[in-house]
Amino acid sequence: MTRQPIDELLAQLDRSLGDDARASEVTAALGRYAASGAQDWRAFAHFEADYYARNLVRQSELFELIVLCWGAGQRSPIHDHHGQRCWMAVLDGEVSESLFTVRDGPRAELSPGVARKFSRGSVAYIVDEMGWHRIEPAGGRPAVTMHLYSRPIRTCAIYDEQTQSVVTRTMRYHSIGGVVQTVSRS
Ligand code: 2CO
Ligand code: FE2
Repeated sequence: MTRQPIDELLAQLDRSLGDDARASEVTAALGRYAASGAQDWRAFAHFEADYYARNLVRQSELFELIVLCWGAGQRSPIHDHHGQRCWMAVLDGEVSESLFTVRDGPRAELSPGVARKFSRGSVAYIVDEMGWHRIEPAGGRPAVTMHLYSRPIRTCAIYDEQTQSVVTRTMRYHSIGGVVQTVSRS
């Protein structure tokens, strides 16, 4: 079978993401892929009816590559990235990122930071030192993004708006390798 663009991307990520991950190479590779018009990500792009869907493309010890599908109005909680590096490339549509500072305590304190929009081909980057964020599709339309975590993350901290406290969230995949999982909840 011929190598698809996403296979080239994965090979580049294998080369770039050692323990001293070359962040600029990773950003460039994701940006090239997202702007190229490659369509092979669509095999992984499964939406869910009531929550944004996390679809695993591939996981290794060093990284996980995920395609996230955002229905209109489906937004993430305000969350961190468990001490890992997070890249986000926009494959389709447009997304907003809102940054926050969260100070944990009996009643957590939330301070809003800047908000930015990213369109197809853009790549965003965040680590916990830069803050927490919320991602949502913009313009009332669905969006698809590709996320790279190095290393993989199984849990993250979220700011629960109802209780105004920080809680741990365990993350799940809606699909793995393009195959939708029967029991699924992000
Ligand atoms: N970090 C969120 C998640 O993996 C998506 S927001 O962009 O990093 O579900
Ligand atoms: Fe995130």
